[in-house]
Amino acid sequence: MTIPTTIRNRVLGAAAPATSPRRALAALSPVAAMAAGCTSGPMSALDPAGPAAAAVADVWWAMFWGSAVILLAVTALALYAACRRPEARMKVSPRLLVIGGGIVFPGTVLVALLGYGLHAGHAQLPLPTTEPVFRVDVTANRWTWDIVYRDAEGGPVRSENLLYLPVDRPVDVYLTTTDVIHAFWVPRLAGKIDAIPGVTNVLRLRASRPGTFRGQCAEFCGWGHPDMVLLVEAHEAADLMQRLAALPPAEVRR
Ligand SMILES: [Cu+2]
Repeated sequence: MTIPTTIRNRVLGAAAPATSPRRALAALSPVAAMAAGCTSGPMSALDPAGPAAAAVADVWWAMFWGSAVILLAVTALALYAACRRPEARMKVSPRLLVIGGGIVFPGTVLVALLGYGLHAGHAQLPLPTTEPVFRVDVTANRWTWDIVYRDAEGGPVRSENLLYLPVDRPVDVYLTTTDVIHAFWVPRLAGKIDAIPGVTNVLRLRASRPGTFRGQCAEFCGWGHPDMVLLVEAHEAADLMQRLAALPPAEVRR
């Protein structure tokens, strides 16, 4: 079938050959910009600043590249089936296709992914360690984060919506809530964990370098949910002690 010239020009463009390098680069630039936007920024899980977040990012990249390979393979098979005459195609038994392609292959991929995901999740568990663990008690309530540092020199102190952490030391976040379900999420430092009324969940994270990181409540909790932002500052030990010394005293609640 011949495509009318006017329609062809509208779709492919008539001014320059569709395959010129400049046109190809121009077409790719939004993709490159999107990719750059996804892998950097204050809340990019693909720009990890600690081992727990790095484990999450590794799972994401494994899924991305794995799904890209599978998509290419399936597309190639579909094109093969569509373009080859039926009598010229490979003879494969339908039973083999259903069992192999519908059960064995996806089952293998999902089990491998589950194992990999569980292994990556270990980085965020409060497992016994020989390193001194820095503990913070975080209570979510609509729509603030109330933080208590029970191990501060001179007694417990508190801050609100600003979490101070030591650099390169395990930190256990003891998380609960006084009202509805919230979720604690600082993408550059760790995965997400729910704050549930009457329950204390513990998340281990670690900041590998000093800096300021942004967190956000990741569970809809009412009209103030978008503003339930948390800033996290990671400091060297001496700086951290100075910051904590400037905070008001707190009562330990649990
Ligand atoms: Cu929320």
